[in-house]
Amino acid sequence: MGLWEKRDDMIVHEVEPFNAEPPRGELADRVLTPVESFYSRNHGPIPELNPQAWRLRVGGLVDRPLELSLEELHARFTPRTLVATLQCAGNRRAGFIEVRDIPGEIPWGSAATSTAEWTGTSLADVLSVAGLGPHAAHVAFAAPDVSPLANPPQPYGGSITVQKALSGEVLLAWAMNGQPLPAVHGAPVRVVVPGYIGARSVKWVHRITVGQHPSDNYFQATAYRLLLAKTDPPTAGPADGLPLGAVAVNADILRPDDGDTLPAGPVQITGYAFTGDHHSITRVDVSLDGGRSWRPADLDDQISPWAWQHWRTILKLPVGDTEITARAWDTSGATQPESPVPLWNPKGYVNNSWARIRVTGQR
Ligand SMILES: Nc1nc2c(c(=O)[nH]1)N[C@H]1C(S)=C(S)[C@@H](COP(=O)(O)O)O[C@H]1N2
Ligand SMILES: [Mo]
Repeated sequence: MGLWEKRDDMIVHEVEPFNAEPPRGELADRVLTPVESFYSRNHGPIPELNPQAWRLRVGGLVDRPLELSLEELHARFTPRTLVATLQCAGNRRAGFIEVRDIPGEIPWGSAATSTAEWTGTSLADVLSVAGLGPHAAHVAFAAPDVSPLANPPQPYGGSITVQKALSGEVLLAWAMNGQPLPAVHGAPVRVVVPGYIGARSVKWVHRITVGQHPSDNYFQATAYRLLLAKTDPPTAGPADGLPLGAVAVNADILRPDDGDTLPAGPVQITGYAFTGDHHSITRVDVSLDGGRSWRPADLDDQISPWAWQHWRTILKLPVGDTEITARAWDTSGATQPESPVPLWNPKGYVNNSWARIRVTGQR
């Protein structure tokens, strides 16, 4: 095993803070990503918390502020389980970096996306015990991991709207794929916000604050925002650019890998497709001629409204170099844009341009 009980062959972008994704082929074929393959994104040192000493404080615009131990969280609420995909907003940033460099940001490939079965308490259940005040509009989460990447350095946090928080799908999760949540994924308890960028699924959560406005934490107010291409990130202040919430429609190819050499002839192409919030994937198309013609791939059934879907198709690979592209469509009628060029943004978020790999067919 490698660092933090991950596979030995993880692509470790950084050891401290720990940032790693599996080789993309590891994500193929199974809906649930094994914990040892699940990507991990951290902005500071990973806290190893004592579950007995852990408390969750719920305050702000609530009628009854709460302080819950792990035992109380288990005993006072009905446990809920759901399958949800987490996707980092920086997933596929490597494709942006080919367009123009993005200094100081991790060059994530296709695999800052993973899926688990999460078990925990519904945030809506906890908020209903606390009782929301009339001006409650946003629910903020705070964690103890202090990030030196923030300006000024501060503990990690973020927020979601009250509507999302009350939707029932947002979990305070303590288990992942039926196992106790590991430290690297937020033990003893993390938030899971299905359909939203991974940044909102705050790990090691210890405070929930209901307020009138989004969290003023650096990772909500300043980072994880889509800046205009001309903006120089260090000069960007709170509220510049667009805040990110729901995930945009996206797909990528998992197998074969970019750069593979394969026997010419029939070859199976497989990948994932994922879209955010209340949308679902409706179709995935694959092209061997740069998008002049497309053919639909076979899409697996959706096992949860919050989970990715795998897709596959068999194509006839010619001898020589071929580019394979893929794009997904969702129930909003949206599809992926062709090129990362017009999507490029200074922090490198939301590269949902067509999936592209180059492979060589050998006689
Ligand atoms: N406390 C805390 N929560 C956090 C982060 C963090 O650095 N600290 N990273 C966020 C980001 S950007 C992502 S993509 C997900 C990654 O979750 P994972 O490490 O379990 O895959 O956690 C989110 N929650
Ligand atoms: Mo992320």
